[in-house]
Amino acid sequence: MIMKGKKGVILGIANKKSIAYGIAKACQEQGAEIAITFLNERFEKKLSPIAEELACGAKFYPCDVSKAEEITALKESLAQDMGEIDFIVHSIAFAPKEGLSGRFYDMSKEAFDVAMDISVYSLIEIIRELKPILSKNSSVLTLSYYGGVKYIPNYNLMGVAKAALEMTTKYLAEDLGRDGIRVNAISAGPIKTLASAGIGDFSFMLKWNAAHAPLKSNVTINQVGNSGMYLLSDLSSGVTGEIHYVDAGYNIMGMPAVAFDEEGKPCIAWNGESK
Ligand code: 0WD
Repeated sequence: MIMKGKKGVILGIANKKSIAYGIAKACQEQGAEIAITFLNERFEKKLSPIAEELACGAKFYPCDVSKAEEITALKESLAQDMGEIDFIVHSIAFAPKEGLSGRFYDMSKEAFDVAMDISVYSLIEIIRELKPILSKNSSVLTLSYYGGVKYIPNYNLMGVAKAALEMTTKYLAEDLGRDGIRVNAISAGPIKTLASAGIGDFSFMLKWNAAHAPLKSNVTINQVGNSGMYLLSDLSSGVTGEIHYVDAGYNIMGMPAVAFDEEGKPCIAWNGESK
């Protein structure tokens, strides 16, 4: 039981397809005591069976990260119900639809600000607010995507937010290392979830990744969950500021393996087989 004796809060479960749910399951299976949050009343109802399954008991709190008072209330509830905690999972991102397709330059400042606020600044705010109840040997995990490092079609505004999130992870890691707090990110391969459904042509992205990743598959929330559990556990006590890829190896590819169709036009080489 790798997480026995560890207590933590997981933000960003929308349903059983959420990456945060995969991380929560992995932590629970290894003995962690978990609290989860819900975005609003609509999610409260849907998430209540999940909170039960994860044995959260009453440790099931509202937290819309765009509302500072809800983060403060979360700290107070956690302090009262759990005392000190050992880990935080920040699995939250949002960008208005106009930022996830079409021409990149053609987006409003309002969309940009909302995406940066919810997807990036919230990590800083949550850590700052919860710091008084974080144990001296704690770990924070956030979720990123390769679109923050390289251009990915339609990822647009979220790519800029992920670039900022990855650097935020590194600056936080340096700043909080002296307090015994580690901060890492997982850069996950594409997975079909509620959030990813908002990205234009997402199903093509899934096919492309599976075709070109060394492991010839897409990753699952269980795989991301297990890697996340490692980064939250003492097994990774020497690791901080890391952007850990869990993407079936896609990010190492400098040149995709492309096959050619009957007319000699390039097409995707499924399962690495060339025609
Ligand atoms: O392919 C993917 N699915 C990948 C996702 C690949 C790599 C990274 N990620 C990232 C996402 O960008 C995000 O940071 O993983 C994180 C989790 O995303 P997910 O598991 O794919 O998506 P989902 O199940 O929808 O959970 C994200 C949740 C929200 O769901 P909706 O669908 O309502 O946007 O983030 C939460 C909400 O539950 N969320 C908020 N929570 C608190 N306050 C807020 C908010 N203001 N906004 C969204």
